[in-house]
Amino acid sequence: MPTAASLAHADTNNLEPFFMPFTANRSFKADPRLIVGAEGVHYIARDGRRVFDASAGLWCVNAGHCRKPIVEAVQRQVETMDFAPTFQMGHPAAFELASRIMQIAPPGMDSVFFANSGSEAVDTALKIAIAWHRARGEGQRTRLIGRERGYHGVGFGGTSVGGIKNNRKAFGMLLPGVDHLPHTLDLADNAFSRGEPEHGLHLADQLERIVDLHDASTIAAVIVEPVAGSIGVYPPPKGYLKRLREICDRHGILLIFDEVITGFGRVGAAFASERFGVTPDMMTTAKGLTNGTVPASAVVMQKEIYDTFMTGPDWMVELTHGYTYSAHPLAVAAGLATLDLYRDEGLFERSAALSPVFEDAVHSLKGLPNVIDVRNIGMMGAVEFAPRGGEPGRRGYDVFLDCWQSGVYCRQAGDTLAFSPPFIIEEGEIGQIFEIVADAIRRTD
Ligand code: PXG
Repeated sequence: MPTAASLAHADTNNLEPFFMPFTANRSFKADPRLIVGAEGVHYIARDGRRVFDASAGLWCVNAGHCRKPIVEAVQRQVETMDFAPTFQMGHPAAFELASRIMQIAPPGMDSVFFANSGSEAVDTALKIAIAWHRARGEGQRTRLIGRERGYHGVGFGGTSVGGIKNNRKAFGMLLPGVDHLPHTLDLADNAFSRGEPEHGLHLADQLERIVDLHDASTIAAVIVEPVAGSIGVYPPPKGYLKRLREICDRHGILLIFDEVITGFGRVGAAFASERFGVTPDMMTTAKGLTNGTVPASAVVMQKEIYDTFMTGPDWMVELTHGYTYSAHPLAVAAGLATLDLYRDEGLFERSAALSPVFEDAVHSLKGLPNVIDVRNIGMMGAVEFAPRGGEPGRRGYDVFLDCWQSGVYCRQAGDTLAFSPPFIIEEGEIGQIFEIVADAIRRTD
């Protein structure tokens, strides 16, 4: 079996052929940051350094890296049955995983559709929303409402309801019939808030304006991240999600929570919907579902949505949608082992217990040079810097590079750095991470 040391010598003389995703390819290839191993809360860099993984990979490795029960479950599965179709066929573990997800989802969310990525889960949920209204005789409800600065993956549906302008501008017209709520970042009133900010409930009322403009009868669904993640951790203003729920209910609009990041313990509960006490009609999940070990995602929905499709001749396919790899056996094995680990080690509770420690640590960055905001909720945190004149994003990038050199891997979004460590992290390690980050900020002009 290859070791981290042997992989360090893998031939990487030619980095050109890999067109890297969401990467500054030329800068990376000029000075690559190669990782060759992972263990617990650390990555092992190609030069042998142990680097804190302060972002759980890409917000997915909630239980820490290379956890034995998950690794062994995947190994067992690949030897037993490598692939099995789930179109007109099924394998038992897929049904078991759906039940297990249902058990930790909010009451009533009793139906699960599997896909392979957050992007696919989002496009699945949007398609189900439109098809559901149609199945109920409201085929004119096709409009989708997202939010500015929202991130819902990179499919055409997700890009369309997404609201990060740099992710949209290169790709033409996108889907028609999409509108966006305003984003909820308000530095003037809410800078350095701990947890949910006080101001901004009125931003949910903007949904009434959008509904009025288009007429409720044309709108299928509203999709938001309960906590905006990719843009740099925007916790919802107090009461905001509840208000969205009320407005959707009033107008017969489906509410979709994109819990790709917030699901599976990230905000100190199984799902953000539980933490904030607001139940959506559908939620999209991925990442933590398998601890990032094997790609997998799931749309979890109210049983009533599933039931609506169960009409017509019973030998006919009810929903013409799905992926070759929906409920792939390796993903399902990883998912079951991951959910066992979360339960057996009490990792959602641990996330909740660590959150105040993490909050204090992130907020210790307040007062450092160029820091204009610090935000956090659960085990998600971010620090935002004033942009350097004429070069937005550059200061964030420079601090990110310094952190990596100094022993912390984290995520950069423009002039914001985001932190989301695995829940197995120790309190002392959280302190170490933010000392390293603070030094990097001090060194960066
Ligand atoms: N929805 C949300 C809320 C996400 O955060 C997706 C959908 C898409 O998932 P896939 O699996 O298709 O990538 C995401 C993904 C980052 C970062 O550091 C965030 C994501 C992916 C990669 C990096 O901000 N979020």
